[in-house]
Amino acid sequence: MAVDIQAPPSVLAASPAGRDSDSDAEETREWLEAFEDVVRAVGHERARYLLHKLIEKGHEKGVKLPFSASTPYLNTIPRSEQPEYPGDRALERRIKSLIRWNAMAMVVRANTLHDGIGGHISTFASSATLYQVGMNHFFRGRGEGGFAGDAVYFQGHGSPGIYAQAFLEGRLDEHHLENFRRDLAEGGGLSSYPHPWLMPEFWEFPTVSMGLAPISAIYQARFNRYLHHRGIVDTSGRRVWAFLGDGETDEPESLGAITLAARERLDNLIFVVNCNLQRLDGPVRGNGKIIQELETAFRGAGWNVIKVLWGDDWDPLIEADDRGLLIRRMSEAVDGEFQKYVVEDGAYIRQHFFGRYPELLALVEHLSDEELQKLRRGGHDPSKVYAAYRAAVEHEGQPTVILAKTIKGYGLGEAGEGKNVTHQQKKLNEDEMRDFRDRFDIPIPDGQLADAPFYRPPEESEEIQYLLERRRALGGFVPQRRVYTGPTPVPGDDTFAELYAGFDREVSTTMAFVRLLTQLAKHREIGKQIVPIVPDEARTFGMESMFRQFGIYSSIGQLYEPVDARMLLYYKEATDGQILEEGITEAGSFASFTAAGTAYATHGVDMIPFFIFYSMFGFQRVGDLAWAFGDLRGRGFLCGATAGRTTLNGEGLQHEDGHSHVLASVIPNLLTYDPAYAYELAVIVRDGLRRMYEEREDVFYYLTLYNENYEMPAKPEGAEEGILKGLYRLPLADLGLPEGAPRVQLFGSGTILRSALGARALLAERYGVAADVWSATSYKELRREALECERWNRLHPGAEQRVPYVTRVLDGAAGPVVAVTDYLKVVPDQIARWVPNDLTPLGTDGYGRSDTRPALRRFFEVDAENVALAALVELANRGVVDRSLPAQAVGELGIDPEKPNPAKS
Ligand SMILES: Cc1ncc(C[n+]2csc(CCOP(=O)(O)OP(=O)(O)O)c2C)c(N)n1
Ligand SMILES: [Mg+2]
Repeated sequence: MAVDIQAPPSVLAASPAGRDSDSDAEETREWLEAFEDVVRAVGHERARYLLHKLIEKGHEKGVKLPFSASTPYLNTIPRSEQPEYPGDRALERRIKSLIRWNAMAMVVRANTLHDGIGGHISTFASSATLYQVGMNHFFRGRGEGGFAGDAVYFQGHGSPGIYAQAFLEGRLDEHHLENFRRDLAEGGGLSSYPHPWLMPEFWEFPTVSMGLAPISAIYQARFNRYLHHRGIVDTSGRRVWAFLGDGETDEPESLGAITLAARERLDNLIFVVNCNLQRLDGPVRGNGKIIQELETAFRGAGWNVIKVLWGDDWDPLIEADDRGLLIRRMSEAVDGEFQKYVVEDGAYIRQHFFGRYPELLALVEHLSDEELQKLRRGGHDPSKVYAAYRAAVEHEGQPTVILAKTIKGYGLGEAGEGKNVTHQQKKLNEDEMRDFRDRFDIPIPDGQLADAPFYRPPEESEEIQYLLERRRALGGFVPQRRVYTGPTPVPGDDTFAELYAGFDREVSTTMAFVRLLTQLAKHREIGKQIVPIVPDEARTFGMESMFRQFGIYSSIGQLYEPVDARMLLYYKEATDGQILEEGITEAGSFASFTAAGTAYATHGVDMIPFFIFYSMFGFQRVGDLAWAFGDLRGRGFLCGATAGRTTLNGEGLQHEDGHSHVLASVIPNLLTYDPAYAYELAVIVRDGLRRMYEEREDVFYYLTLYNENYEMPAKPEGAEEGILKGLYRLPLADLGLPEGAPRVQLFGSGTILRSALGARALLAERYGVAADVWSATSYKELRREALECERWNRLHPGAEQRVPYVTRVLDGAAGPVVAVTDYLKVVPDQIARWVPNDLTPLGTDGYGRSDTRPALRRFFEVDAENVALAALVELANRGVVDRSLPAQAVGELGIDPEKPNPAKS
């Protein structure tokens, strides 16, 4: 079958060639002239109205109107509407050139001295003007109090340019630049990308994992509104700028939340997409037009879109183009061709771009080939970029995206400008350096070129003085990270008393958690700072009572009467609502968690987020955001509810989480806990608040919460230390076994602690075996502490050796250890090395199933019977009991030895 190959919609939408041909040119002309008269005589408002009416009439008459969310391939702001440029263009160009040079030199030097250290030249080369106009005229600094100004998300691999700016500002010196990408160098280095973890006084937002910046920026802008509406911080003057790559927009996170930004009318948010038409390997849309495609997506989502495509030297050509042929040619050329025009000379451009229509050749007759080659793209023209930024900051009621057309590797010439390999370019030879120097007039003599020296003009030079004055006028340097140092005091006993006391009925840890969260949110002092976040799952977790009590945040309140208005716990939306009910977006919810958990640095206020999600759809789904949160030094509680592979019984393979504790274990500053009892939860949350908000530690928490109801005892005296360190022995009633009875140690976590308790009863009743039962609240904490001891011992072989907590606490505990969990066996295995009498893990390796809890626990071999059997086998292995005992127990306990292995089936 023949395949009809067509141009993609991103080309057709803007291409007159793709529309009906003109059957009556005379009539067309009359209509157009009439329209032009209206524009001229009465203005845009009237012209828009008439068009609107025509379209309405078309629909009424059943005329099928062509749909296009894109506009012609032209600047959105015509020259006639361009504001005056407020700065000293020539001086700004000199400053920008110096920044370009130092950014390039930083990468070249780093790679000359340390081959393979990496870095990027070509990205910043394409975005230098986009940043410079922002730095000189728009980005507002932190101000005197330290917490005002704009939040700017820089494209991560454009970092050399941002360092180069800071170098001219005098914030970084040559030594820093010399150590670009060498965090471990003496005196400190500059991190490869924006990492607050590595440069906590400089970088505010980690952005280099593509897609995280855009979604984070959207929710940051939304959180600014939330803080404002709730009367916590006046954020009315703060904007959020997010710079992203055009290739980056292919990440689902980049565009996935743009409708929220429009719905929330976030006119405090500006995206700037650096449309250099290239990504790492090659063109972003060789066969299409990324700018048109993005325009369609953003306009469709309700954004204000400003295209900055052509520099001012194109203006006279566009204005002289009465027949619309130039627009037509601009619209029909695909991005692959535009990329080609970058690497070819002016004669090629004349022949292939303008030469398509003879009239266009006439249009550029007066320009030399060299002039044609130099026709600038909009993103490299400060006046066009300024006009776009100005329009963006003045625009009301919608977020704005600026689509700026640039050249990747701009200024690198033969060394990579526009080439497919340019993203990876890290070295320039002497000739290439000379060309670069000449192009940007850098005062470096020939003899020094080979060393790629840094250059900063004297402090009193016009350049430095201008740049410093600009930053002073705008409120200080950008980026700059500041932190509020608190403390926010932890609530007293009252808040935790209910969970400490236990419950007189069976409840789940999730129910207990909701009680605690309610207490916290009601608290006189810190209540306002609590931010409950849920992705459309509040009812699953029994949180619906909070809707009415605390309200769901909505920037416009509630425009309707909720269907359950007559009920006590109705669905209440309010402008000062406290709960962030994000809908079904774990990534969006995480971005809100991020904005809240870093408010102490962004806004100078402690906000205390609790993000409660389906544990399976946590780390597995948005692990990269969790990693970035660690880098960001964010604070708050992640709560994986409906946890456990066998506790969430009916939901099956895709829902039952048996591994989030493994995934969470890899984030260095994340503390993870798997509590079994309400009082354990209270102890952990209380200590978390203390560590994060009183002691100001850069840690955050992951808690698993279960939905199985069972007895919740009172907190045993003195249990706190063990709960927090990760293991403590339960004070259980004596079962009356004789002194010398064989003994085992059983560890259990979360609901599965109850399998250990059940096994203890079985062992005592049926086999005369005694057991101590331990609640293992955190294997990660136990391992972390043990590794720390081990490391210290290795580095101090001559000193008295430290004993890990887990080893110490088990000292004197007789018999083998069986550890049972609703997670993978590797979770308890983490501490096996430090357990004195060996550890046998029982866990839920394998894919989940839908069934009842008892059936699942039997299937995964984590029920009381299987724990008892494992204990007997371990006793037999040590010769404490005869092997016939476990052999007989298999049948007695109803265990099928030939059942399939759950890890494989
Ligand atoms: C999630 C993720 N995947 C891959 C990368 C590796 N990477 C770094 S830059 C880049 C290309 C970026 O292209 P674009 O967004 O167009 O930016 P440009 O450099 O062209 O401005 C890639 C793939 C990354 N940083 N993050
Ligand atoms: Mg790109």
